[in-house]
Amino acid sequence: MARKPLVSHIYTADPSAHVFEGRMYIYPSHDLSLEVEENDLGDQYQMADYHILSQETPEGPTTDHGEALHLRQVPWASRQLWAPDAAFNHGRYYLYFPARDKQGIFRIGVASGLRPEGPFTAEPEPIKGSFSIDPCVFRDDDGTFYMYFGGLWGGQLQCWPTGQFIADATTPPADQPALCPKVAPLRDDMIEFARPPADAVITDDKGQPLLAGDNTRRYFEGPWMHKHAGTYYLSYSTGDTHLLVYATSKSPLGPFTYRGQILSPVVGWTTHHSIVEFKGRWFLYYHDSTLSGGVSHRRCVKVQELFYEADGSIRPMGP
Ligand code: FUB
Repeated sequence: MARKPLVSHIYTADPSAHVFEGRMYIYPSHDLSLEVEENDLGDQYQMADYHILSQETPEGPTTDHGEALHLRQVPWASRQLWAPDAAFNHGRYYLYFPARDKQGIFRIGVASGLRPEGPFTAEPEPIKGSFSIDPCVFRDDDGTFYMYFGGLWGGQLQCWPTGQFIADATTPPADQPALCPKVAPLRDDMIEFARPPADAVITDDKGQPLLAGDNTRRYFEGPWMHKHAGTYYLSYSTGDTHLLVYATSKSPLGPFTYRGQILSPVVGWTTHHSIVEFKGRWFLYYHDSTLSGGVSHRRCVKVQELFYEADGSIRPMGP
């Protein structure tokens, strides 16, 4: 399969792929062509709307359905529409997205509509008790939906050590347990958490939590959950080491045991993905910055097939 950008008329990133109505729908961030300086807080990522993409097959052409939601239509948000995800329940499609609120604090919002490609109408307030970035919404076989979320540095996950926002809080020292992604079941109406978010703990193969200094394995951002052969796979970006890696569990709530790398570093600083089954084959949607010649905040979504080994491990791949 040619690893070309799905679309090249706009910059896209952070793809969350789902099969709805027999088609592949991709929910990406829409990167802007701004001339801005890069920093570790991600101020260069100033996205202001979402475009939903779809495909008849992962190898086929991609349709851009146009603007599905704009920042000005989200009453509580001030800037930075980052990595979204989507879900379907009770006849409605839900778009989940992070943005900074009017105080500059990242929260996670919901918008909904009748079509997978939108348009979506935003709820007036973010999800109560939400914080940080990168929501991933997973439907388990029993119909329960779980949201996984969180991102370090500009994603502010480290700013909530006590449950209150502390703007200048730092990540733990290298010899302390790493920060974990958060997980919370969603209420049946899909617009609130059913329980407060908890840690999705990631351990080594001896059951010890990964340490903050273990930055080729510890969680940074961009969680994705999928289930394969009865096992829950939590995959994520290691951020400053630019890897996509995964951990597995027999429970959607963890603890998850680190298993290995999925994708080696791509062109660009960030790496972000989703894993989805389509007609019995599995696909990795991801992004890199090749379309802009390496500018980290002008990215493009790509896809390649993903394979499992007989023991359930994921065959590592290159970009
Ligand atoms: O696109 C903005 C941020 O960059 C996302 O939220 C992160 O996952 C990283 O890809």
